[in-house]
Amino acid sequence: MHNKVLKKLIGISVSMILMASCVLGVRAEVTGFKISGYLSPDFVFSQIEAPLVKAGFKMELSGIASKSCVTDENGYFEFVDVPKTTTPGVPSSTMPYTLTVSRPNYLTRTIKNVFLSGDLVLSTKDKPLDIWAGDLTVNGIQDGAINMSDIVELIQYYNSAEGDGKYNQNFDLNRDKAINMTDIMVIVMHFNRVSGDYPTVEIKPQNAIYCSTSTEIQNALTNAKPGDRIIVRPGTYTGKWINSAFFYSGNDGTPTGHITIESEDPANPAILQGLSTASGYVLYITGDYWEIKNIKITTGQKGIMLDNSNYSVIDGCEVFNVGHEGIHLRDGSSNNRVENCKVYDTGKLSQGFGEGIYVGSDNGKWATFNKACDNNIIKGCILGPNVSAEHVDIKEGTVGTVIENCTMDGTGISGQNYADSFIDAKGNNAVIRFNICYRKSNDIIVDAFQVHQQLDGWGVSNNFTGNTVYLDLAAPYVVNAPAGSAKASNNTRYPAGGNMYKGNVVYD
Ligand SMILES: [Ca+2]
Ligand SMILES: [Ca+2]
Ligand SMILES: [Ca+2]
Ligand SMILES: [Ca+2]
Repeated sequence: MHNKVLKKLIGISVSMILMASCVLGVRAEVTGFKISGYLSPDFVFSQIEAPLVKAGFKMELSGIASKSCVTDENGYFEFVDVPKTTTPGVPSSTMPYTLTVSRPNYLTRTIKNVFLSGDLVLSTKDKPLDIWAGDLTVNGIQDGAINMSDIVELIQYYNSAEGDGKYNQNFDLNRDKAINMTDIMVIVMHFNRVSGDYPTVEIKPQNAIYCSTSTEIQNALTNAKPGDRIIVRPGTYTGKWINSAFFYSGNDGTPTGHITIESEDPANPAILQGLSTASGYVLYITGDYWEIKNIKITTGQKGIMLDNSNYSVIDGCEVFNVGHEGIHLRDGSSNNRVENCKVYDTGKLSQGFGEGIYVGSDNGKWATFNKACDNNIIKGCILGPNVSAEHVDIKEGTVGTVIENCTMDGTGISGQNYADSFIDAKGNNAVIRFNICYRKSNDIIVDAFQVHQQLDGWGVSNNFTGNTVYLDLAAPYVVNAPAGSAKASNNTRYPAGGNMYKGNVVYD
């Protein structure tokens, strides 16, 4: 190669590198994440021509922030300090970004639904984003299609070379210093394509760990770090025994970096299971800031157990066919939410211990488990049928449990171990509101809700409001508080006119 040409190339490369530094749009103060990747046309070009071919594509990001940059001579682009969008699939998510790639004489490419929850690598050097040449600038306009008008335009410069009066570098698509059949062939490669024909780029969630075996799931749980998203592919996974459980993690998330385990496809949720209803927790978490989402849990002695887990969320899970309780918040597990879950077919090993959801511990276990499981919210859950003990058992020693907007089917409540109500409130300051309960002619159920005082100072100030209970008969009470204390208001029972409140219940 001539020295002159080499010098020129180096000069161009340097200016391209300078151009590649990204231009910041609005909100310069925002710190965020990096979006990076590589871009390359798919026609054949030599190493010499590569910097000219790959550099200079304009990359524009629009959404909650706007930024732009250009590719460097390697086709590399990078946006920095991009504010994150929220989680894919979450209705409250903010607007995703749209990335537009353009350059004169290339078909503009638009990449939609760019969600950002961490640094995002859109494409690699080995697998760059494709960009199609051939939508030529005709009279200053690109028409969004690679078609005959582009060929007609190119023909005007056909059979020219650098140095000719006729040569126009803009139409030398492969930058080989001649406009000839190879450039026509570049256009022909994607003839009749329009911008919408580019393949969709699926933006994978960042920090995602995809699992398709039970070993991969357990490894991901064992190694989970703040911000990790353990995404389980559709399938049924039988765990191996670890720490009294089939699947276990003791790792902590953080307030800004929750650890999530979720089904890849909520419409076809992954099933985590144990070996039998005789022993083991199917999923056992002892860390803080977890999110367990859209997973089916079955065939263990207990379904989901949280010990000393705070600020965690169990959302959209289905727990069934377990020996004892379905979901248990235990040993100092506070400020958690259980929402949109279904729990049914519990107590297969022992009916009296087959609660749907269990908050805290019996005072006989307080030496082993921290009793303070406080401020937990159980919301929008569907409990029953065939929950053999209480649908929710709020134990003494707990404070501030909220049970709201749940639906309970009393079929199968067994009467074993005094389980003869939908809910037992044995802690303090629980709020039980806006629930709908169906007794389903189960004569075992004698009260919708009971308040018990297992120890002095507990079972007090529980509030029942806005619930609707279908009790079949006049005899069952809505709230029965033989000890402790309760307030009740705006509860509706069917059939109307039957028993409402009994014992220490203050009502309007
Ligand atoms: Ca065109
Ligand atoms: Ca050429
Ligand atoms: Ca119970
Ligand atoms: Ca009872």
